[in-house]
Amino acid sequence: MYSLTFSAETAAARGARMPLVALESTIITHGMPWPQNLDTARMVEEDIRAAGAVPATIAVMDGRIHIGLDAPELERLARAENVMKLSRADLAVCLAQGRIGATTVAATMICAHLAGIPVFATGGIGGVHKGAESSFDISADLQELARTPVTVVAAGAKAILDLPKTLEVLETLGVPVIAHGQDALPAFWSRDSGLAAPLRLDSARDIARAHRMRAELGLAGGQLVANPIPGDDEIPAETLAPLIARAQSEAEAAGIAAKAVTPYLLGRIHALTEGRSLAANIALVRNNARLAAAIAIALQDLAS
Ligand code: PSU
Repeated sequence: MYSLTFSAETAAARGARMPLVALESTIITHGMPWPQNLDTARMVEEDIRAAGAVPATIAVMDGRIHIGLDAPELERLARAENVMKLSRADLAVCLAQGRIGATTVAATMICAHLAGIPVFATGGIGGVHKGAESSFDISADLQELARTPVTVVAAGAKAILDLPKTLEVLETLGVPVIAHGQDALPAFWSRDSGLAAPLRLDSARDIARAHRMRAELGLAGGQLVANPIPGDDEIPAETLAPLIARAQSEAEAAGIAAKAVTPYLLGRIHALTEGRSLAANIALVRNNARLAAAIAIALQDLAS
C-alpha cells in the first residue's frame, strides 16, 4: 500500500484547514542548476507563506510520496544525483523500488489530487515539442491536465515547444487554457507568444469559481492558468528565438531524446543567455506561486 507522508507544516495546515499549494520537484532536480535550485525552492515556498497559504513541495523519497519537504529533505533532493524524472508512467515503479524521484507536472498533479490539494504552481508545463510530427514527442503533462482535477498555474508552455500545436492538443483534450489578466497566451520567458489564449480570467476568485464549476459539472481534468511573467523580468521572444533554435539543433546533433530534451534545452539556453533565462525562470515561478496562493485562498472561501 502506498502512503502519503505529510511534513509537520503540511500536516498542521490540513488540521487547521489552511489552503495548501502544491509545488513540483522536477524543476529543482532537472530544471535548474545547484545552488539556484535550492534557493528558488525556498523562495517559492516563502512567497506562498507570505501570501497566506501553505506550500507542499511534492517528491518521492525512500518509497514514499512526500507532501511537503522539511529543510533537510529539500536540500537532499536539490543536491541529489540520478534522481528519476517521474511522470504518470514511472511513479509506481519509483515507489515500488524505494527510489528517489522528482515529480513533473503530470506526477505532481496525481500526488496533489491524492492529498486533496486542488492548486499547483510551476514554471511551464511540458507540451508538443518542435518536430513532434516525426519524433512523436508530446509531454504526458497534457494528458494529465485532461484527467486530473487540479488547477495548474504556469507561465504558459515553455517557449522551446511548438506552441500552436500544444494549444491544439489541449483543445482536443478539453483542457481550459486561461490567460490571467491578458488576451495573449504567455510564452514562459516572454509575456506574449503572439497567439491568443482561448480563455481569459482576471482574478483569482474567477479562476477558483471556474475550478468549482468544472467539478459541479462532473467534468474530468484540471485547468491550465497561463500567468504572464512580470514585465521587468521578461526576455523578448525575438531575442530568445535564435538562441532556442541553436539549442535545438545542438540537441539534435547530440542525439538528445525523450525525457532528456527539456532539461538539456533549459541548460543550453541558460548558458547562451549568460544566466538571464534562469533569472527570468526564477521570477516567473515566484509570480505563479503568488497567484496559486490567491487561488487556493479563494477556493477555500468558496467552500466555507
Ligand atoms: N517548469 C520549469 N522548469 C521545469 C519544469 C517546469 O520552470 O523544468 C518541468 C516540469 O516538471 C514539467 C517538465 O513537467 O519540465 C516537462 O518535461 P517534458 O517536456 O519532458 O515533459
